[in-house]
Amino acid sequence: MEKTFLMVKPDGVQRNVIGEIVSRFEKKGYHLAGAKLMQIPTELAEQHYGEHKERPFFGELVDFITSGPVFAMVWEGENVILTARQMMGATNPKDAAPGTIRGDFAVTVGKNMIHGSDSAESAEREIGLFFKEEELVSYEKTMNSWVN
Ligand code: RTP
Ligand code: MG
Repeated sequence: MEKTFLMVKPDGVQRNVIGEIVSRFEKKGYHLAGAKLMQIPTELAEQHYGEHKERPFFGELVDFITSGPVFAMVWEGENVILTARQMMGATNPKDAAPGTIRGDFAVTVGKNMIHGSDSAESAEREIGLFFKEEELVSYEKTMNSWVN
């Protein structure tokens, strides 16, 4: 089954919306495969956001994502990579539709509440960066037959 890496950023943890965000993906019908609250070391942040290394905001991005705990998650389900991105909304909250996570909870691009993998390759890379194989749990839910 398709998997993605999602992470409530430090602003989301500070603003007490871990539960709200988890709830949206649960209610949608996705399946939680792993989760942990963690403080990201600088080196991991630089690897995770490596594609933005040359961008002017890279330093700020790394400083922000390491500024406090994040809630890292792996979710699985049909089309979860793309659908999670749609549920998150546009990168800049000013362009994010109401009803999306960024549209409902965020104001500024630097503090946009949630990260989500943008492709199958990113998902595989990011899950590998943040989770060991034994931290991902495989289990059945009888309800899955109603959503898949
Ligand atoms: P993310 O990787 O965090 O899920 O966000 P994204 O795919 O929607 O956007 P991406 O282009 O990957 O950018 C990563 C993060 O960098 C910050 N950013 N700041 N100041 C700026 O112009 C700017 N542009 C991007 C955002 O916090 C974005 O989430
Ligand atoms: Mg991105």
